[in-house]
Amino acid sequence: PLQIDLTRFKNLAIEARDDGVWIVTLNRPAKRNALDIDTIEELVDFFSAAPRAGVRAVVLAGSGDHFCAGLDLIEHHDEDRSPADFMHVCLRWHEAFNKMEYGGVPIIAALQGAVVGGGLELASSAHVRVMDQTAYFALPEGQRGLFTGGGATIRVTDLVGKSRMIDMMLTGRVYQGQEAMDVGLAQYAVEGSSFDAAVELARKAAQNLPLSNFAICSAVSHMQNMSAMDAAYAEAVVAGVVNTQPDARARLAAFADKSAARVRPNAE
Ligand code: 1HE
Repeated sequence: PLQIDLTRFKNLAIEARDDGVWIVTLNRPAKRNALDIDTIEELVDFFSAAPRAGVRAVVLAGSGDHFCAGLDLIEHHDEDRSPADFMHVCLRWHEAFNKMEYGGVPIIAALQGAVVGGGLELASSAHVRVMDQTAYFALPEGQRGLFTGGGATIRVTDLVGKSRMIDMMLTGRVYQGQEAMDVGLAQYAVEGSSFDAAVELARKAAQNLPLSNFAICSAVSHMQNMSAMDAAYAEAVVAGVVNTQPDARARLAAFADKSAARVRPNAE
């Protein structure tokens, strides 16, 4: 596998654990983990390499009280960018976030505090979102004289639907708690630490065969962009490859000889 040189990361803190789970933490808490261009480049680097580096699952976290405050507004102000400059900035964001969504490595986002603007765009590029009781979600772009540029029109709209997305941008509406769960911004809400819960989920995902996870964490997204006919065809092709992988045979044998766990309802 590809070696990831951890010394080149400054704005991300990256830790590889024994079970194949990697912890990727936005590490500028004094700036509420605002996304400057260097952070985006580090995300591009890491998530470009991860699928070939034996990374089995990622927990994406933010250090401090907030997951991420979105676009680095100070950098954006200081750079006084031209339209073309900012278009290219946004294209780097898309590079990073598409690598995440389509890369085939499961990414579990552990959310606390502000998950706003580009921070919500980042979180919505993960495959699973876990929120704690402090997490809140908003798109303040409207009030700042801005527009989303990191994929919210696609990914946040997919999560909450078009009308809620437009409302969030127009009015700055903040979603938190059960309401945030109900509209689909997160799949898990926990009383304690969202980080601990995310690690637990990442561990579970990491026990799947990598090729299964690759399909789950890339094919579903690609298929959403296809016609139903083409998606069904692509699904058959992907299943042809995944469902006949040699490593699956042992798991199928374990089911047949009754040593494999059965699917049961959750305990009361
Ligand atoms: C920042 C940023 C930032 C904080 N860029 N520096 N995003 C927003 O509109 C969110 C803007 N941020 C906030 O509303 C608040 O900072 C928070 C709710 C996230 C946190 O509040 P708080 O009271 O804990 O912190 P603070 O005092 O506001 O900020 C602490 C420091 O972080 C301060 O820096 P300091 O050097 O003066 O100490 C802030 O300047 C800095 N900071 N947020 C830069 N966002 C591809 S298009 C995407 C479009 C967008 O994402 S629009 C951005 C939306």
